[in-house]
Order: sequence, then C-alpha cells, then structure tokens
Amino acid sequence: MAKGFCDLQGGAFQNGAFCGSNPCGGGGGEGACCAGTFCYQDTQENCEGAGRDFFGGPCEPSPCGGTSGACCTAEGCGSGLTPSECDGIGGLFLPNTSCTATTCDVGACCLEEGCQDVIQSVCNSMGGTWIVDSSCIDDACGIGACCAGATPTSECSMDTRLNCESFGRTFLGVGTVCSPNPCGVLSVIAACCTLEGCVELNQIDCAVSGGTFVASSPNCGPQTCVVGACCLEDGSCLDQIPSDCENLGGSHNASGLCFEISCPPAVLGACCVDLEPGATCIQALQSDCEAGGRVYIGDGISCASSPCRTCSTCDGDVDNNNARDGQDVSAFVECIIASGGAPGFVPAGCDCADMNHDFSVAMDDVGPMVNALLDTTGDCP
Ligand SMILES: [Ca+2]
Ligand SMILES: [Ca+2]
Repeated sequence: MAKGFCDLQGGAFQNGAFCGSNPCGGGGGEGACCAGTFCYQDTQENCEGAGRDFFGGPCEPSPCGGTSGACCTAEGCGSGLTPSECDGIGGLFLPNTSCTATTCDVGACCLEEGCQDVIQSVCNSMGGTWIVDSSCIDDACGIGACCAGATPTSECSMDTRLNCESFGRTFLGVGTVCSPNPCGVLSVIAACCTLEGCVELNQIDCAVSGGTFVASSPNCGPQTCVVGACCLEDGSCLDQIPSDCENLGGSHNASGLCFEISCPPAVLGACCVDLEPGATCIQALQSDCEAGGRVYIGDGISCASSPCRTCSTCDGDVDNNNARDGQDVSAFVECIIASGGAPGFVPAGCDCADMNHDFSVAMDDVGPMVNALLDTTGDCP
C-alpha cells in the first residue's frame, strides 16, 4: 500500500518491501535472513545476532537482492546466489529458475538423437522429454512393444517402459516391435520356477506367482528348476537355476549348492592396457580385459614374461640396427613365419615387426611394413 494509507492505520511503512516477503517478522519463528545476497531461514534473533539483515518470510522469491535463479551444487539446489557466487562454490547457475524437488536432479533426457543424462531445464532447452528418476544406462528412452493384454489381439503400442508400465500395461523390452503383434506370446505356456517347484504357466501368471519364467523350456523337466552351484568366470559361485546361470555366462552344477561344490579358480592372463609403445601389462580375466578395448594375450600367461613389450628403435627396424631399410625385409618375413600369425604372440626379437601394435606379428602387419619402407629409407625416423 501507499505510505499515506499506512500512516493512517498507524503502521510502520517499509519503503521498497512487499508483504510477499513478509518484512514484518515477529513471532520468534524462522524467516528469511540475508547474508549478502544469500538467503537462508533463521530466527530474527540469530540472524541479527550474526550481524545480518532479517527480512522474515520465505527465501523464494529472495528478498536479499540476489539475481533470481537456482544454483545446483553437489549438495542440491540453493537460491539467492548471483551467477558468480554460484560459480564460486562450483555450482551450475540456472537463471529465472526456482528450487523444486527435481530442479537439480539428473535424469534421462530423450532426444531424437538419443539419450543424455542431464537436469530437466537443460533437457527442456534441448527440446527433449525428461524422465524423473531415470537414467540412460537403464535405457529409459528406449522404445519397445507395450501390450494392453496377453492375447494375440491385445492392443500393442510402441512406448518407453515408464509410459507403458504407468498405464498398467506390460512392456516387452527395448527393441521389441508391434508387428506382428507380439502380445499373444505373453500367454504362451512355459516352465515357471516357484518356491514350490516347477509349474507350467504363462509369463504374466508366473510373474504374479513370484516365479522365474523359463521361456526356453516349454515344459517342466527334471532339471528345469533345480537350484545348483553356478560357477562364474571370476571363480565366484551363485546358487541359481540352470537358465539364470546360463544368462550369467556361468556353468551350472545340478549336483550341489555352492557350499558343497568348489568352483574352478578364475583364469587370469596377461592383458596389455593400451596399444602404444610402453604398454602396461595387468593380470585380468579375458572378458574384463577385452571389455576395455585392451589386448588379451592368453590364459595363464604372466605379465612377468613382459608380453606387452614394444619396439625399442622404430617400427619396421626388425634387426634393431637403428635403420629401417631393405635389410629388414628378410627378418620381417622370418618373424611372420615364426609367429604363425598367432594372436597375442610376438616371437623373440620380433618386437619391431609388430607394425600395428596389437602384440602379434601377422599378415595385417605386412601392409604397414611396406608403406613404412616406401615412405622413408635409411635411419629410423
Ligand atoms: Ca634395420
Ligand atoms: Ca601386429
């Protein structure tokens, strides 16, 4: 209201302040307290005791004069900071944004070009669809067939898992399609492993009974639901039914559980961490090694044998005389013959014949060798 009306009512006029930020304080409760432009909730006594300005009311919108916006930090969302203050504490400043439950949460953002884990406002600015409590690693944006029922004539639509299941429908998996209509497969009868043993049910009834559906077994066989020791590649053991063990890449033993069976120890081998000179060697499982795009030399091979060794002069200088020339050709051919093209095997003295740095000497090294000889002659470059 205007000052005149305030005076008429015996009030104390607060120039420039509005009731929305409740500048009246009072009651001893908490209210907006300004530390510079940073707004937080505190009692008037504490706030003014700390030499700060007490405004009362909420911090949103901030009465502290800071630029309006949210600041996302590892601790969550804060308001009342200027962009540079937010930047100063390692935050991300979002102009004209207020802190809500999800303002700073990262979730899957579904875009035409794929999925990106970002906060909602960034997703909106890219024109994507943001999904709360999701992540790209779970394929949240993946589309698949969504069945309204379990008969061959049930309505099938293409949707994300979240949208499909939010309507109480059954999602068949990312990448599945509606043509031909797959919804009838939900009514196909197969083995279902329950606590009571094996029963033949459709997929939905099996899920309802808390069982594990074994699509690959149309009937209950004597072994279908036998829980046994499942030995995994890394030497560990899990009690599993055969189909689950197979899905884990393990080897199933129907004759006993993990406490009765000793699984073979993990087979480690030499793994060359990169393909460049000076490559580091680690002992690893083949799957772990190759998962990182590294080169697995072979089961049981120890790093102590330095299998990742590389050329000490220059690629193609097979006889190690610091010159790459025609004299290296016969040594190169001998290396190819000695290795037999075996993967992960560099014969002794052939380090400089591995032109493509894959820790083997094979026919795919011939082309690079020819090119190297044509490009330069004489001393090592
Ligand atoms: Ca040479
Ligand atoms: Ca090679």
